[in-house]
Amino acid sequence: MTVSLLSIRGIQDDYLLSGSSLTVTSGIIEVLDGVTASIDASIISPARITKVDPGTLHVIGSAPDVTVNAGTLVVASTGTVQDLTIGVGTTTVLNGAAGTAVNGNLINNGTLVVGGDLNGSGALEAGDIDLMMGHLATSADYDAHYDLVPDGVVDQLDADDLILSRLGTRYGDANLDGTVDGGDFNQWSQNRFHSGTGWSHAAFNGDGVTDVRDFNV
Ligand SMILES: [Ca+2]
Ligand SMILES: [Ca+2]
Ligand SMILES: [Ca+2]
Repeated sequence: MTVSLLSIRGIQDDYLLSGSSLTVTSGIIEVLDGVTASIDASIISPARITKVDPGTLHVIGSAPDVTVNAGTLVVASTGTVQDLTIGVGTTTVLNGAAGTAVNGNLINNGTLVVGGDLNGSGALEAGDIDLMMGHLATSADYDAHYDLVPDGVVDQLDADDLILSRLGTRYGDANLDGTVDGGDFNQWSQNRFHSGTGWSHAAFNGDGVTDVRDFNV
């Protein structure tokens, strides 16, 4: 499909453009405030694509050179961008491996979030798991930062992706050393029946309480 300009607006929250490649000849994609749009096939443009308006654009396939002038761009774990320019006041989330999501040059004058680093610390750790679990437990609003397995919903698959794939460990590994053993049991033992606890305190299921349900994982 070839269009001169793609404008995604309306009262619904989510749009998914799926199927064949999309050619945007003027190179502008507008996604209005409050709207999340996902393009699951490749975007092709003879011009640099410019993302405008405050909504969220989620690229699941490949994209040419992209400039983010407003809002949020999410490059899914399956997505790639040629050159990427992140403008002042905008946010880009790279949910794939940072070294492979951008094929060419990356210029960042805004905020760059690497997939899974949900607390923005620059590393993946227990605090990121706690945010993911908290989001799963409490939030009804879609937030692309958490959609690590890019399917437009945040669910257990995304938590599993963070814990099993990105952190390379298992439920039960409180100290994130890659094995579930006596050190993790000690965390459970010291924190059992405490509330307000997180992953590093052996509260693995995100309910904020270290109890027998966590022992059983
Ligand atoms: Ca982090
Ligand atoms: Ca997901
Ligand atoms: Ca461990």
